[in-house]
Amino acid sequence: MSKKYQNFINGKWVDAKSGKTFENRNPANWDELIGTFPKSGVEDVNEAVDAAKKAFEKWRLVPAPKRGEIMKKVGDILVARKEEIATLMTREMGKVLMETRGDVQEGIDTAYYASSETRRLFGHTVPSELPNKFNMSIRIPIGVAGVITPWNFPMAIPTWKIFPAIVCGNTVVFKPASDTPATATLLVEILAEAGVPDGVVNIVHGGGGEVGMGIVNHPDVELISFTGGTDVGIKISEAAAKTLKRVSLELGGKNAVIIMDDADLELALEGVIWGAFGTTGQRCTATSRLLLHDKVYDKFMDMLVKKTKSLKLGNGLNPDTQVGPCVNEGQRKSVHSYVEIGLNEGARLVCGGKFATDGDLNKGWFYEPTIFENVTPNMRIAQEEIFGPVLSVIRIKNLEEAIEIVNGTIYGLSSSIYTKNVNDAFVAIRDIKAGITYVNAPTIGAEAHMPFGGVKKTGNGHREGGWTVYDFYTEWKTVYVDYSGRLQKAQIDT
Ligand code: UN1
Repeated sequence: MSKKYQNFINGKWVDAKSGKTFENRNPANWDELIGTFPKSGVEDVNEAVDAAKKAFEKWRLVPAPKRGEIMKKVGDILVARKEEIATLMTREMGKVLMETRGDVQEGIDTAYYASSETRRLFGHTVPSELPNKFNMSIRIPIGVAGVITPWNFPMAIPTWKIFPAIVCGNTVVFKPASDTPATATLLVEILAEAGVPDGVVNIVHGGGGEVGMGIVNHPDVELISFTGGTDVGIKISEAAAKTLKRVSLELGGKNAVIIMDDADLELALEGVIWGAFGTTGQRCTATSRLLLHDKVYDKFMDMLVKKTKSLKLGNGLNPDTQVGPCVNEGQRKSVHSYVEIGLNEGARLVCGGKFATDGDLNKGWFYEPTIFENVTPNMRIAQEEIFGPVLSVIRIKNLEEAIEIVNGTIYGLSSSIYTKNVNDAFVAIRDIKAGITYVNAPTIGAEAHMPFGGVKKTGNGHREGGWTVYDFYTEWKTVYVDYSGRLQKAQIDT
């Protein structure tokens, strides 16, 4: 079942120039090799950027609705191949089939949205201050976009970036995470099959240091869109400043759910389990803090721990699996090191806290769903992004205290409150510092046609998704047409 994969540059499948390769294995079963991939270097990046730069000169002139027709086809192919893609994705990164289907669906939604948006790339027409003069502003494509994506949403996140980039008339050099190169390759195959011309989307596999930074440093790349860790985001931002690139960063989160004393506890339970342990906690939007009201604390903790202990771990292709593995060995180690940090800080481990190795699990990077209580807001397990199945529970007395704790980290991506009190809900919407606030729903589950992103150290002010991402991928041109037949001087002729 294993396959030899290649880069896609200027419409051709090619090996890395060095001939080097790397392996990609199933995190639920190390024995299963998904494939080997080119371990590319700067010379491969240069070739891809050259191709993208050349292709840009033609692609920018294709009418946007024509680009939209190709995008519609991309959506149709994704629909037809949804099951195949989801299965490959589960094999290469471990999350359960229901979730990988959702991941592909997010790509489908993004494709159809992007397609329709090509007939709606609005500018503004406004009155001129002078007679017989016409003022308008139009969106223009920018050039080569470098797209660097994580492994936790191997289809959805690349589509959030690549689709708006190309329908706006830009071209792309795509470096997917080295844990999920197979799904990324399928996406590029589909783009080519749908009719995206040669050079418009290029994929270069390999490590972040060589390929990722090679793209960021390249003087002919105008845009960088990156989703990943905050440390890397800062590095990218610094390096990109040297060539004055436009950079969009989606970084870490430390998302909290507040459960008030009037909450529907059954509903909240489902939401917390899904938010904390869905995707094995490996989402930037994952629920990693639970702020639980004193009055319902004992009751809810009983329900939560019982449910968490019942979760079934395993290979995500098995229909009864609820939680897949961590994506790789390093990630599992990092999760475990946070458990040790939590114990040393004096938090109480309620369940989990160790590698899961029973039976078939002993060939994968499984970690038991873990809950800490007696967590105080400044502990590291309540402050730092863990990116694994670990939930820190903090006891709260009222909404004011809860909001202060929610806001007391460097991040601000997603947040949630469970309450039946409409006043409390609106205070939370107003006062929580985050890019996303859910009421009576978990911190995960963003929809493709809405702005996605966070405040504070979660990003640098851009949004993906919805209409907002089109601002990132276009530049404004202001146009004045003077049809008076004489020199008119703005600000001077009065
Ligand atoms: C991410 O966590 O990296 O909101 C993206 C969600 C998904 C996207 C998450 N639709 O959970």
